[in-house]
Amino acid sequence: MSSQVFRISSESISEANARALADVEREYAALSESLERRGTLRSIGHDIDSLTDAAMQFTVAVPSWGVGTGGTRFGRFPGPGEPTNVFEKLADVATIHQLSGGAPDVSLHIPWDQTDDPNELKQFANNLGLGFDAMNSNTFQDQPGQALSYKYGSLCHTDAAVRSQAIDHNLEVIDYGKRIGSDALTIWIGDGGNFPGQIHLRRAYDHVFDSLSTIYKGLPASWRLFTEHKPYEPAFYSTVVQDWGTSLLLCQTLGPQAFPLVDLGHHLPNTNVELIVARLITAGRLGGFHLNDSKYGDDDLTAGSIHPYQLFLIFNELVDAQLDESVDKGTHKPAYMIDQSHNIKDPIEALIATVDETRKAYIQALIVDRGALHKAQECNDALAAELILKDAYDTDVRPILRMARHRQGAAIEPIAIYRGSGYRQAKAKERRADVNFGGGIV
Ligand code: PSV
Ligand code: MN
Repeated sequence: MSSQVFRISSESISEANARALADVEREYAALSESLERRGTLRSIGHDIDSLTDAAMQFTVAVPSWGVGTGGTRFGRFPGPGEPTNVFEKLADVATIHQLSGGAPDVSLHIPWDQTDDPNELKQFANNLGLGFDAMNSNTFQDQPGQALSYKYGSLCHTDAAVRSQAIDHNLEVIDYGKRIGSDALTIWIGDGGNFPGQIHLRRAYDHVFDSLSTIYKGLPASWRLFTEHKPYEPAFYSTVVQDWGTSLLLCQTLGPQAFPLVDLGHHLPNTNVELIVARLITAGRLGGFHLNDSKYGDDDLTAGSIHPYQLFLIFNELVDAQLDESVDKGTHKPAYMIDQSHNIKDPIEALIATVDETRKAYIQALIVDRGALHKAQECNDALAAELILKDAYDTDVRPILRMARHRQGAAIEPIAIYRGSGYRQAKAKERRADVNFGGGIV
């Protein structure tokens, strides 16, 4: 375990917050007054402080692989002081949480983050105030010393021995996750074909289903299995779990502990993602999210950087379901995880911004005048309905987010504090510079 010496001091955060507080209080009071005057607070039955409480309670999990500099297939440009092992990744996540107040959990990827002693890792995380969200298995890459290759697939492979190796890996990930306090396994497989005819489309699905059934049997009763779909990459002709329909079919056949996971970037251009979210809620099977954004075929850009309105519309569906008594809250408890890879931005900054962006979309969805929206929908008044949504979306809720961070003891201006803290420079001295380390997705 590496010793991480430098931490941003809580005094420096509270001193900076004290300097910013008068301005924050002024803008917070102005927003409260404006929401009051517009009738928003009355219509949603909240005061501004309860919105702030909601922001404080909303958290997302950070992917361990997101704190390293990522890359493209053309190359990777590592930044100074990036983490070189899972302990250092956790230290970075703790910093993201310290500053943003909204990232207390980590999602690990095995074997990238595997250690010999899960108890030591759990203890290390606990000391940093962190917990663990869903575990991720990896059968989309070959690992050093691995007996059989995944070149032609893993859970779908034509060779039963390869399938069984991939199944065993997932069972080991469950075992590791149990020891560190996780309660979910996310399975994304790269399995599929690059050319028509390469794989038997139905048989490949059957193999995946059979393999998942065996993994499902190894799930502890309190765990959930998330199946993640993706239309293409690395298989460019036919992915086996290509869309939410296949993911839902798998989960419904597997059993009540299986739920489709929606990675926001895993859709063909112009797909209506909020509609998929609504359908999965109707089916009682929305597992959760991998938050990111995408312009063309990427799945790694910062959430809300390209399609902020889509992010808001997704949260609009989630809040609507949360308030709807007919939605079974026993199954509707989406997991919020980030899945981004940062090759241009400093990963810590990008992840702090993502926490903020996600909270923003959530609070904007909370201030939708839902009664008026439902009425407009019932009367088929498309214009009124759209304006109601836009009214919430156009509201600058950042004073609520700043106040939430202040009340949590996080940073009112997290990026400014981070930049002024010398964190990267300190980590560059502490950490072994290793340009070959696969800290991000390459
Ligand atoms: C695949 O593109 C994916 O979205 C899956 O969630 C993986 O686990 C993750 O990215 C990291 O490669
Ligand atoms: Mn993902």
